[in-house]
Amino acid sequence: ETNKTAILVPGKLHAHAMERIGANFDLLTIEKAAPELVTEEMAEKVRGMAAMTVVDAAFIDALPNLEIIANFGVGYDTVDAGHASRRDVMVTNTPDILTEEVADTAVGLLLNTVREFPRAETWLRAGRWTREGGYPSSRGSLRGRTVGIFGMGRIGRAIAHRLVAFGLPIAYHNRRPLTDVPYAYHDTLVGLAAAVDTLICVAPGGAETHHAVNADVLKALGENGVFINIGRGSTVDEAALITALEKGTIFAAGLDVFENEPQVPEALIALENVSLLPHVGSASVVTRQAMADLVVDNLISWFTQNRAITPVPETVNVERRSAS
Ligand code: 8YV
Repeated sequence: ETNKTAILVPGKLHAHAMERIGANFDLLTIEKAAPELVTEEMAEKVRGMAAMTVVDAAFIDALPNLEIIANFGVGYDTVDAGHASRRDVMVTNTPDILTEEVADTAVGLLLNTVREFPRAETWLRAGRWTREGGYPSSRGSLRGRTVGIFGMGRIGRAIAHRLVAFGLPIAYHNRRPLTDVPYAYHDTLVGLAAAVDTLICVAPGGAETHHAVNADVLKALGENGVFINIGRGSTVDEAALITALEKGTIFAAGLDVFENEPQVPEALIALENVSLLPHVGSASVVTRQAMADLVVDNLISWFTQNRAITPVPETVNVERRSAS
């Protein structure tokens, strides 16, 4: 189908997205987003990309006729959106449709961490309830806690909303204070950590937040401190976190994201005061399907209506150059 718009998918992508791209476009695939895998023919005809992988400046430059990169995921730290913007390439992500799902995950992970539910279930499954009696009472509890949210965006607000219903006071740190939330603002992360005993990281990844949660922040969180991360692993100094958990600088941690996924340090796995998930924040069938649809709908809207549905802020003002 030579007159269909060519869309390149580097690496793996959700099957439903692949199916719909195939039905609406000329679908081209390569194993990974590496410039040396781009053929001359691809460089000439590719107008759009859908990706769930790292898309750096060199890869963008290997595709001179690229107009749009549709990222699978609300977080787009893997895409060089600044470079894309300078090259006049639209970048879209998948906000809103996963907000409540990820907030649910955050609360589940928080409960698992403080109440040790995964360990309690393992106790039952191993037959220890009948042999040894009930699982020991959890040392931690959500009762009496004060929660700090690092990153009061869409997902941060949805988590706060849930935890207000749990009866917990909320505070937050963000680049700027927000005028439309009732929670206490702290202009530094270390200040927020000192004011709370439960810190939930929802901040986006990227250079701005790299290792923002460091040894000082964990020390400020304190020995009763619980740290939850459903944002990006890069936001945390993982080595400092492991040390803090080993030494009792903080009480416990619940992590859905890691610095070098899918690698999770053995030292973290060896710890009893952590609850670990393999980056499943948005991973229900229904939500992943909605994400796949939004990726493809952005491409369809771009090439038929000349506008993206969910452009990222870096490229929000880019309008489609009239295709010739
Ligand atoms: C995805 C996510 O697992 O939306 C995000 O930012 O982290 C998850 O929903 C991820 O983007 C897929 O690589």
